[in-house]
Amino acid sequence: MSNVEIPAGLKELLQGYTVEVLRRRPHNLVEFAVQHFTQILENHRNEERAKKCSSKSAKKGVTFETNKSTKYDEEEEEDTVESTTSKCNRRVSVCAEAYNPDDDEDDDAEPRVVHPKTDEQRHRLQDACRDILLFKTLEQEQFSEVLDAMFEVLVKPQEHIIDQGDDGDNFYVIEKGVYEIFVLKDDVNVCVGKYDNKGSFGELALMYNTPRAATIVATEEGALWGLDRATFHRLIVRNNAKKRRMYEAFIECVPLLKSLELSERMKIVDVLGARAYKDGERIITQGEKADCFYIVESGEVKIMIRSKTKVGQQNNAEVEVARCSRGQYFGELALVTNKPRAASVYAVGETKCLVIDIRAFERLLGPCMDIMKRNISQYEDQLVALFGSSVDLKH
Ligand code: 1OR
Ligand code: 1OR
Repeated sequence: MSNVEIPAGLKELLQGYTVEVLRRRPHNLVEFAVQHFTQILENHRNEERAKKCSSKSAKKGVTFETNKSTKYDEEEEEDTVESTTSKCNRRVSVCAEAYNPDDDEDDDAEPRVVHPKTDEQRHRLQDACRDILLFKTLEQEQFSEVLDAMFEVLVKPQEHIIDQGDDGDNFYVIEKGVYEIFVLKDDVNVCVGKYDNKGSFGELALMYNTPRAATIVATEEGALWGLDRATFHRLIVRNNAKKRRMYEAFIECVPLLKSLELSERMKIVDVLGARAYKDGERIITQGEKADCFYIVESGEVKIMIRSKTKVGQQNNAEVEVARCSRGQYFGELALVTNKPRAASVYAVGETKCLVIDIRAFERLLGPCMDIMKRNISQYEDQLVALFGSSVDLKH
């Protein structure tokens, strides 16, 4: 061993890892090592990219907000130009504000935004945020910071919360009210959907540093909770970098998503939430209104159908018609047909699912629609075989 040369940097790498282990005391040393060294690798790549980015900016004569990036942002960087449409003091989009996964120094340097709230306000806020998918993968501490930073916004009928083309200032969670979504098509504002007393909007411009992609108008009096851009960036965008690392490999293996580009798959990861279910827990209830799409991350689910009963008869028992395991999806049928859920879905054992909300489903899964429709026509064949004509998937 006396002649073995120790590669430059090895000692520092191992020391760095040891210090982090002692500081953070992870349960799983191997998993922590993977994360730690992946992070170092990513930081190196980011530095390289940052150099490229700043030399590009010098060439184009634009000012870059930040020069930190990951590989997924390259596309947007290329496309982003200085905006000429910014209003008043709103910020101007110049370059894709990139992910800055674990830059602790930056994090500490930024002041925490706190909007004091009464207990009653905090309760309402917590209720409104309970099902917000973007918050579902946050650590408890980050989630509390988000809640601290949110501020109440009361809205009047016909008020424009967001105008397409503007720069993004806040992200909004709906407490109450109906909000219509308009998108410009051939110079005409077309209503493409609405939020009905729940959900959230305004994440895209903040995540990708793009102009607002739609106009959001309140149709009645309502209440929203806003989250400022800087806090959104520091907590949600930062968490997305972690999500991308966590789910990249898994999402690559989901057969349904194979036809998408990598950047499209990563956009799905950015907006998905993760939910864990106990054995036997009901995930979807037949007949209910649908607002989510699911991919099984681990464990298994069973699909149960209760056939229609004739008037005066007892409820028919549920019959198991299918199972889905890791990588398979469910909950698409009601979103595609715009009908109530055609079946109930239960966890078999401890199960984790990735959840995508209906708007993101419509926005991002269009290219997978043919595959889903083909599979839906197979459900219909099975349905007739199992129940004759007593169940109608399309209601
Ligand atoms: P934002 O920051 O771009 C407008 O500001 C928000 O409207 C946007 O984030 C989303 O949160 C929300 N396409 C783009 N944005 C949408 C859409 C949408 N729906 C809601 N938002 N489409 C409609 C999908 C049903 C696609 C239209 C072609
Ligand atoms: P959803 O949104 O209607 C229930 O919510 C989900 O169960 C449904 O979407 C599908 O994703 C999933 N018939 C109806 N729904 C099914 C079926 C199914 N299988 C899975 N789902 N059949 C089984 C076909 C193998 C036909 C029933 C006989």
